[in-house]
Amino acid sequence: MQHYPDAREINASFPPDFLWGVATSAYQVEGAAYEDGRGPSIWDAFAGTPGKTYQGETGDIAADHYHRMEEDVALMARLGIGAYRFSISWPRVLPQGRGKLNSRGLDFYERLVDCLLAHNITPLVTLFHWDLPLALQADGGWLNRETALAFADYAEVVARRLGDRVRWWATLNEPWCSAYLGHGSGEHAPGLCDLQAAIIAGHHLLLAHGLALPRLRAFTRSGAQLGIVLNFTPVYPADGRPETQESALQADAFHNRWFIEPLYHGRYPEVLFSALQVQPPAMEATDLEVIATPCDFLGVNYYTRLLVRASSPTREEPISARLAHETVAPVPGACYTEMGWEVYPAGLKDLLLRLQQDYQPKALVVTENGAAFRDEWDGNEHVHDGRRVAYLSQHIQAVGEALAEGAAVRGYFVWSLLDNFEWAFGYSKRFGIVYVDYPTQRRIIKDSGYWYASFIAARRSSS
Ligand code: IFM
Repeated sequence: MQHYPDAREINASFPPDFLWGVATSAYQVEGAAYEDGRGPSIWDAFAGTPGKTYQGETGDIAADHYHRMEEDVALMARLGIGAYRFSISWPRVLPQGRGKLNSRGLDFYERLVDCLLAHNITPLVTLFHWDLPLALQADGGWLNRETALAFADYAEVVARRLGDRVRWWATLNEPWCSAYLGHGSGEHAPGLCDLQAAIIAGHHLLLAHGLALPRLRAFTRSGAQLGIVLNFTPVYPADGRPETQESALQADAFHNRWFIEPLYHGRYPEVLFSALQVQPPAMEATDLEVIATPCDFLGVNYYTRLLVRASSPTREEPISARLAHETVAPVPGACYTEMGWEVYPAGLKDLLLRLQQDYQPKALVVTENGAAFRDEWDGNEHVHDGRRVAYLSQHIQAVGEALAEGAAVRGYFVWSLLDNFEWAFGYSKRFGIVYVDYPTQRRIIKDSGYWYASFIAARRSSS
């Protein structure tokens, strides 16, 4: 391995029970799309539609984690990983989304949980990471309020089987993406391009979360930690003009406050609907109360920030035009990942402190952070991904600083354990700390994987 900043160069202290983890999601890694009774999901349908993903790639095989689960858990154990965040495929458990249970689907997750626990790795289960059962989409998917009720039933089914062993539960991953990318911009399944639909879907996703919480509480062990995972892209104004300040506020409502405000304050941000030029979602009298049911932790996914300045308003997409801003890019002197995202570690510290101050969550967990770079495998045992090592160490430093300044952060999860199916980008973007050679499915630990292992080991020996 080349020389990289070692663990001791990170100048921050973390509590001994801090969770040092890695994350994946079902559709992105599992493969085995047609095995053991799994039903189809909206992502099978979307990725199978020509033109929707890079080179028409799908999650049919992905990183074959379904068949290599034991090997992958052993790999995590070898790296000293303390926690694994994975998602459960709803259509693997309930092929029609509701009704008849496919117990072979649940058996897989039970084996995974047991295997993790046997290796002293804490499981963090996410119940929904975008792979909605296709049968529910036929009835309107997230545009249909009934889907929220079906989700709560599904959550109970899983909790009844795994609730005695799993302590950490997240209901949804990044509902902003399901709502906006899935229904507003059409980049994700189910591929709708209607902002009003995105608002309706977003409301039903939030409702699904709120309805699931008591069902999870009833069937999980005492002390279970229940939460939700949101993605944030902190918005910074690029200049001092009042119109830039105003457009930054609007962009912030759209990117960052759409979901957290109802969850923690029981209301939608005032400017959201006017800025987007849409109607508020139809709702029943108690919806906002249900949505704001207190939970135990807030999962925070952070990759980058947005630097914006005012531009002329227009009703045309893209969304930045509707919100009357333009993004400043490239930022002079900044580094960018393969996704075209600016590397901005200070944004993570600012975000954690802001969330602590504005919403006072009982706990914060950084449930995703990581970077795609163009990794080169030398055909032997090495992938030298120095830029990913730098990215991770700088962001972990930022988490440490936020913690020292009062943010109640309890864990940090690298996205991702493995290279995997990056949604519309197919396999063209690699986020893993472990390289996957897709033709052979061979795993090669990247330098960032070794670095993270040494960082975790150094924490352990100093605590
Ligand atoms: O791969 C995704 C993940 O599924 C959700 N959060 C962002 C990641 C990188 O784009």
